[in-house]
Amino acid sequence: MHDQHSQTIRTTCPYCGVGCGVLASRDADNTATIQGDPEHPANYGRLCSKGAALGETVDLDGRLLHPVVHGERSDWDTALETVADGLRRIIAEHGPEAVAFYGSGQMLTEDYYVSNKLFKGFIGTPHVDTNSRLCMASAVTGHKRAFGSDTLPGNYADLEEAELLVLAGSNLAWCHPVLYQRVKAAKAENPDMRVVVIDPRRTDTCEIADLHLPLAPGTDVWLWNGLLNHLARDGQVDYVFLEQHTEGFGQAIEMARSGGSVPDVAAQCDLPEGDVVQFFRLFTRTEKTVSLFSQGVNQSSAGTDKVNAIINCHLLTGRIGRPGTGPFSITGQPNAMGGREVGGLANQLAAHMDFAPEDVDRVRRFWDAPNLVTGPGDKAVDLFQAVARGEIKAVWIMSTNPAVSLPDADRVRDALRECELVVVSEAMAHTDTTEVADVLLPALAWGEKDGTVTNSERRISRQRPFLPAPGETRADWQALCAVAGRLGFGDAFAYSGPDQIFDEHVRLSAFENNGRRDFDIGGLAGMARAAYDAMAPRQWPVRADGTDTPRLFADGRYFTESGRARFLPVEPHAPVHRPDPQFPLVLNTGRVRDHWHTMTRTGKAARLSTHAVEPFVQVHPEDARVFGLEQGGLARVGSQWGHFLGRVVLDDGQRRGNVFAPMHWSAQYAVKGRADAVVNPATDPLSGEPEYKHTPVAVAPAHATWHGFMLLRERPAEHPHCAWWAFARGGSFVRYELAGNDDPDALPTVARDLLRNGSDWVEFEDPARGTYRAAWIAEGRLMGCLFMGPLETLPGRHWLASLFDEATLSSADRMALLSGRPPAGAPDVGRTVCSCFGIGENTIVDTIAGGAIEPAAVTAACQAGGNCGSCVPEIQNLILRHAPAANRRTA
Ligand SMILES: Nc1nc2c(c(=O)[nH]1)N[C@H]1C(S)=C(S)[C@@H](COP(=O)(O)OP(=O)(O)OC[C@H]3O[C@@H](n4cnc5c(=O)[nH]c(N)nc54)[C@H](O)[C@@H]3O)O[C@H]1N2
Ligand SMILES: Nc1nc2c(c(=O)[nH]1)N[C@H]1C(S)=C(S)[C@@H](COP(=O)(O)OP(=O)(O)OC[C@H]3O[C@@H](n4cnc5c(=O)[nH]c(N)nc54)[C@H](O)[C@@H]3O)O[C@H]1N2
Ligand code: SF4
Ligand SMILES: [Mo]
Repeated sequence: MHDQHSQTIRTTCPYCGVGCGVLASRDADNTATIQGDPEHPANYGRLCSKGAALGETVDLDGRLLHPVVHGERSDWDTALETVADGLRRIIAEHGPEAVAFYGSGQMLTEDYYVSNKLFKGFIGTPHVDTNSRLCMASAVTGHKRAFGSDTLPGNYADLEEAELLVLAGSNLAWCHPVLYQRVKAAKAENPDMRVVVIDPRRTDTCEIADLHLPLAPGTDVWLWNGLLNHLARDGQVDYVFLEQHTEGFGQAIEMARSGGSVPDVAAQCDLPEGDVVQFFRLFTRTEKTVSLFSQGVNQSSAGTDKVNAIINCHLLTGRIGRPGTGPFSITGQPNAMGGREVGGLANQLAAHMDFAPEDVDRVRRFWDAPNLVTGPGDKAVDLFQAVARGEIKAVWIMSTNPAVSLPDADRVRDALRECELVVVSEAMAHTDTTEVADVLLPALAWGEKDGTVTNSERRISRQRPFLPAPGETRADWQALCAVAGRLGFGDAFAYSGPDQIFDEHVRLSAFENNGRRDFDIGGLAGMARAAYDAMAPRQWPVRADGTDTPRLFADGRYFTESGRARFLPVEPHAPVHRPDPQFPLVLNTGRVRDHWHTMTRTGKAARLSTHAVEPFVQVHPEDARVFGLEQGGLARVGSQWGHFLGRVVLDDGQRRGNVFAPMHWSAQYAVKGRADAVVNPATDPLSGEPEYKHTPVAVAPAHATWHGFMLLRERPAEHPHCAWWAFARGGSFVRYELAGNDDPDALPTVARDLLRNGSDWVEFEDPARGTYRAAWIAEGRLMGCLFMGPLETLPGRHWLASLFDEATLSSADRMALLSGRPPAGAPDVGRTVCSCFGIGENTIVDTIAGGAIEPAAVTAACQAGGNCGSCVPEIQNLILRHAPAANRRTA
C-alpha cells in the first residue's frame, strides 16, 4: 500500500440531488479526508453538513461484507445460485410476472441500466419500479403531460439569476443546502430578488423568504389555478408564446376560473387574502421567475396536478426556456435523474422511451431482447401490495429500505416476510429490510463504487472509488450480471466494467433518436476506459456535436406530437383521507437537516446525530394544549394504518391541526419510531406517488411511568429491553433515550437489567421522587451513566456527554456526576446547533448575550455557522429570542 493513501480523487456526494463535487482521499487509518471540489459547477467547493461528514461514514462498522443465505453466512457462488434457482423455479411455475425488481435513485446509472435491461428485457417482467416512485414520479408525469418528455428545462444558475424564486413544498435549507446557500448569496447580491415559500409549516427555509404562504395542506392546485386566473385577467400573458408554442389554454383557464377569485382562493387555502394578493402581484410583475418545487408538491394524491398547475403559469407568461425563468423540479436523490434516464420506473422503457409500439420495437432490436415487456408494470405501492397478495413471489431489492420508507410500512414488512424469495443488495448488514430477506448480497458503498450519477440540472458526474472493496463486496451491476449469466443471458451482460455499460447506455440514447427524444448523450459515445475515468461533469443532452446543453426549450419547441407545450386543465381536489373525530390531526412527514433517509449512513456519524437525536412529532402549542401534550413528553401518533412513538416538540411554526414527523427512524434506531407505519398508502392516480404529506392521525401522550437516558462508552451487544428507546452515536459514547412502564419502585431492578453489569456501578436512588441514577467508572474514566425518573428530574445530556472525552475524571466532575450538572463554574455547552464545529446552543446564547446580534457576528465570535451555513437560520432564531431587546434588529 504505497501512496494510494494520499491520492486525492474527484468524486460526487452520494446524498442529495444537488450533486456536489467532492475531493476525497483515503487516510492511513481507512478514514477519509473530504473537501468540496472548487471546480464542480454544482457547488464550487461548498459542502453541507452531510457532505462534510462523509469521512465519518466510510468505516466498516456495520457493513455487510459477505453474502448471507437464510440468515447464515454464505459465499457468492451459493448465494447467486440460490437467487438464480429461485427465479428459475418461480418463473417456470408462475411466469415472469411473478418476479419483481425494486431499485433506487441511489444506484449508479450503470447499475440501474443493467437492472432495467435484465428484468424488463430478458427475464421479461414489467414489475420494475424504484423509490423514485416515492419521490419524483409526479414531476415526471407532469413534465410528460406538459412537454411530451421528462425534461427539466433550466439549470442552477437560473435560481441565482431569478428575481422571484418561488419555493413550493421545498425545505431547501435542509434538503438541498448547497443550492440554498447559492440562492442566499445571490439574494444578498441582488436586493431586488424576492423569495416566496409555499409550505404549510414555517421551516428554516423561510429565513430567506420575503413572503411565506402557510397554506392548508394539499391546497396548492387552488392557489396556482388562482394565479393562472389572475395572470390572464391582469393581462400578464405572453401572447406570441401562447399562440406559437402552446396548446390547450382554453380548457385550462376555464377550469382555473371555476376556482373563483382571490377571496375564494384565500378561503380554500386558508391564507390571508392580502398575502395571496401579494404573491400574485409579485409573480405578475416579475419577468424572471423560477418556481422550484419538491415533495410538498410531488408527494400528494394531487401531485401531478400540482406540477401542471405550476407549469401552466409559466407557459402563460412564456417564462420558460430563458435565463432566470422556468418551473424547476429539484430531485431528491443523487441519481434520481439518472434512474429516469435508464427507464427505472415501471411505466417507462429506457432512454426516455415509453411503451409506444415503435419504442418497444426499437429497444428490443437494440438489446436483442426477445422477452422485452410491451407494457407497464406495477408501481411501488401496488408492487408491494401484489407481494402481499402473493402474486409477486420473488423480489430483488437494491439500494433502498422499503420496510422503513414505503407508506403503510408494517404491511410492507409483513408482505416481505411472507414472500417466497426476497433478495436484498445492501451495503449494511442490519436494516429493517435485510431482517426480512432470504438472500443478502454485499454491495460496494460510496467511496468504493465506480460509475456515474446525474444531478437535478441534468449534469452527469462521475462517482469514483478511492477506497478498496472491503470483504467480499461487489458492484451491484456485477451481482446482476452474474445472475443474468446463470439464467442463460450471459452474452447480453458480458461487461468488463462500468465504462462498457455506460457506453451502451449512451448508444441507446442516440439510437434512432434524430432529435425526437430529449435524452440523447450520443456525443459521449465511444469513450475508452481512460476517457470515462477522466470524464468531467457533462450536462445533457450531449448530442452528436458533443456540446453540453445548459437549457432546453429556448427555441419554443417541445417533444409533444404538435411540438407545442401543453396547458393542462387541473381540477382541485382534497387529499384522499381527511381528518375525522377519531383522527382529527393531519400528519405531514419529511426530513431533518442532518439525517439521510433511513439513517444507515448518517446514523454512523456522531456529528450528524446530535442535531436531532430521537423520533419526534412537532405540534403547535395550541394543539398540544387541546390534546394534553407536553414539550418533551412522549407521544403516540396513531392512524388507521399503525402507530409510532416520538418526542413532543412544540413549534408555533406548525399550522394548527397539522403535526410533522421525520421519516428517518427505523427499528435499528428506535422502538416504534417508524413514521411510515402510520402513513396512509393513498397515491396520485396518474403518477402513483404516495401521499406522504397527509395522513389523518390522533396524537396522545404515551403512557410512561419513568423516562431516562443512558450514555455508554461502548455500544452494547443488544439494545435495551424497555418500552421505548432511541439510539444515537456520540463522539466517544453512544446514547439511549429511554422510557418505561414499569413500577417506579422497581427502577433499580430495571436499571440493573438495562446495564447488565450491576456490580460496578455507583448508584443513587430517591424512592420519594421515583428517581434512580447510576454511573460506572473504570480506571478513572467514565464508562457509562444512567438517569431514570420523571421527565422533569432529568438533567441535560451535554455536560455528561463531554465527560467521555476526559482521560480521567477530575474529582470535581466525579462529585458532580450523579447530579448530572457541571460543578459550579464549569460550562455546559448545550444542545448542538452547529454540527460542523460542534457548537452548542448555550455557547451561542452566551455569544449573543455578549453582544453578537447578527449571525455573522456569532460566527466571528464562536465559529458557529461558519462552515456549511445550515444552522444560520437557527442562530437567527436564537438571536431573536435571546438578544437584549434594545440591540435586537427586527427580522
Ligand atoms: N437532510 C436531508 N436532505 C435530503 C434528504 C434527506 O433525507 N435528508 N433526502 C433527499 C430526498 S430523496 C428528497 S426527495 C428531498 C426532499 O426535499 P424536500 O421536498 O424539500 O423535503 P421534505 O421535508 O420531504 O418536504 C418539503 C416540504 O413540503 C412541505 N409540505 C407538506 N405538505 C405540503 C403541501 O400540501 N403543500 C406544500 N406546498 N408543501 C407541503 C413540508 O412541510 C416540507 O417542509 O430531500 C433530499 N435531501
Ligand atoms: N413518511 C415519509 N416516507 C418517505 C418520504 C417522506 O417524505 N415521508 N420520502 C420518500 C422518498 S422521497 C424517498 S427518496 C425514500 C427514500 O427511502 P429509502 O431509499 O428506503 O432510504 P435509504 O435509507 O436511502 O435507503 C438506501 C439503502 O441502500 C443502502 N445502500 C447504500 N449504498 C448502497 C449501494 O451502493 N448499493 C446497495 N445495494 N445498497 C446501498 C443503504 O444502506 C440503505 O439501506 O423515502 C420515501 N419515504
Ligand atoms: S448539498 Fe447535497 S450533494 Fe451537496 S454536499 Fe450536501 S448532501 Fe451532498
Ligand atoms: Mo426522494
